[in-house]
Amino acid sequence: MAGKHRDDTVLELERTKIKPPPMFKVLILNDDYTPMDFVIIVLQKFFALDREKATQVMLKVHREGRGVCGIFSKDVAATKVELVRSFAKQHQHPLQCMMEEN
Ligand code: TYC
Repeated sequence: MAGKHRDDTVLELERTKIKPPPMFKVLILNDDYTPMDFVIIVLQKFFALDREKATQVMLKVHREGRGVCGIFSKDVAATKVELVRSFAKQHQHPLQCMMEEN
């Protein structure tokens, strides 16, 4: 059949093209009640930021309303969001955490 080989080659290339996995930003939102020190602890504990970097991220969120804690695969991002929400709830702070595709 005319053109069969060319079509198969195109299909094969499409099929074998490997896309990178979608990545997700984990964000925290500002509020008026969560203590700054608690936010810094969260960023150190769940996102492995050192105290200086955690302070920078916390202040950015405080001033601008939201900020990125890190970028992860979907499962890891979802787990971090749950861990932060649970930790904030346990300490009775209204800190909000969410994920969004990068
Ligand atoms: N705005 C809070 C305060 O003044 C501090 C804060 C920063 C809260 C970042 C949440 O994600 C946040 N105590």
